[in-house]
Amino acid sequence: MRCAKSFKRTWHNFAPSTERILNRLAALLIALVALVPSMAAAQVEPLIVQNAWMRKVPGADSAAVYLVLRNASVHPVVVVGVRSPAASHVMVHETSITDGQSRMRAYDRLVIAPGKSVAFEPGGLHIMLSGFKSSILIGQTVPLVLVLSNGSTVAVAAVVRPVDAQ
Ligand SMILES: [Cu+2]
Repeated sequence: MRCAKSFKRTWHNFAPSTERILNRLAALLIALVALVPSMAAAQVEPLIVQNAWMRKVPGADSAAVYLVLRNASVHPVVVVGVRSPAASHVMVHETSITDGQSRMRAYDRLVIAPGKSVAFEPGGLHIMLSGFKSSILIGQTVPLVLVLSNGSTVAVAAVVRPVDAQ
């Protein structure tokens, strides 16, 4: 009897503050839910892909993709790989002219400084695709995935343009 009485009193004493705690938890939850979309956006899109296109050379089993990568974050973004379901080999290359000869250098890592853009354009950086798994048509889009050093990926859709496109 004494136990039941003391329990009742204890519960009665706690009841108002339990309600206050629940109110605070609810407010905290609402604040967290409001934060989640901005946190998700900051993590998913540190790198913005602009103007991605692929130059189709008739009869060739390789092609170059050009685009602009903009690092919208406050940290360096490092591209450590590129893959595509459309081609068996995908690499980041840079064309340079040495002693009148055009050479291509492969990049294992491409660092994009915070707030900076890197342009992949004819005569310079490009993503080289080779070993196409099916024929590529002008006007279609070729999907690629950039792999970043933090393990996240960025999707790219490159529009196929004719060989004389600039
Ligand atoms: Cu190349």
